[in-house]
Amino acid sequence: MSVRRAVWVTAALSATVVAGVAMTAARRGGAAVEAIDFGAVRTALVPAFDATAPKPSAARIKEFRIPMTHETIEIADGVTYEGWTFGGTVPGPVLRVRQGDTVRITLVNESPMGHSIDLHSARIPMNEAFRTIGPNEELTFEFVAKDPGAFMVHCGTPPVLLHIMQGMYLAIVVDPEDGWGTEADKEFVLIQSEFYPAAGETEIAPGGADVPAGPDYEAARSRDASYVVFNGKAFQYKDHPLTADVGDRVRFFVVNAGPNLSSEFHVVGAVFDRVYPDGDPAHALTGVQTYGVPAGGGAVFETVFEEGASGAGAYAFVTHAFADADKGAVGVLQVGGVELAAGMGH
Ligand SMILES: [Cu+2]
Repeated sequence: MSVRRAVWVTAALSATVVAGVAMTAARRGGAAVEAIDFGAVRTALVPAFDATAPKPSAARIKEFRIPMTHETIEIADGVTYEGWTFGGTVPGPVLRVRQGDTVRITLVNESPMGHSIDLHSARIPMNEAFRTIGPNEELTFEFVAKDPGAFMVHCGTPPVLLHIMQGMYLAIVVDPEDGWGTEADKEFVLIQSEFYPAAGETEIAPGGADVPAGPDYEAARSRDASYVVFNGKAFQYKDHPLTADVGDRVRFFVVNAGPNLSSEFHVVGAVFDRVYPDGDPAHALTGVQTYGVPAGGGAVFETVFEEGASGAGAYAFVTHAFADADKGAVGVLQVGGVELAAGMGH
């Protein structure tokens, strides 16, 4: 069971706090509710952003409280940045619901400026649900998650380019009503995005403290990214690989937050037996080497690391647009506990 998100959907509890993780599971009027307060539950960032997908919950009502904050984040080793966040991290927390669920969002602005939330999984009038709220304001709305998939969620406050490049995005996974049709042994969420730090602001200040970088808006308008990353930090899964066992079916939920570049998602040494564009199993492709995920889009990728084929070993996952992999969008999946050989490519 994930420490990050333990769920009890059968217990009639009004408030459960376990091991510092605050969340509730309750039955209200017969309907099970899963409630998660992302002011209390923060995704682990050490040794790397926790890419493990949260476990699905059987509750048909999902309540998420999402604070918006301004934080200093680390976008590459030793490179800090003045980020804007959902839930205190970049990317923000992964939301997981099932097709047909009622999703209740409570957005809380704990930052000094206006922000908003735009869920690509919601069919809802944007002028109400996605409107900008000011400092210390809250907004609650709900929608029914009608469409299965891996969706982008982001701040939509103008200029949207700025709010996304600052880090205001997360993924919502909507599991198909009838499941994915396969049993995955491992599920990972990877959000690709770009950073455009202003040059010269990451030096050591005279007082000895790091000065986090701010945004270079013109660089973003020119699509001239300094870093392209998975889950908020360049090369973090090259330094701290994801792991799987021989024989595992691995499902990747890939969301591309952009704000500007496509992700050409590929796993070196593997072929996807299933790719679901937008994450809808009705869109199934088979036998795929590389599949593009547009900025603002998502897809689900599956492959099996089977004995005698893609067995024990190291597998790089990349955007196959290698200018962007070179800027940080490359990681390693280690299968079967094999030590990585020095000089391994990619
Ligand atoms: Cu914002």
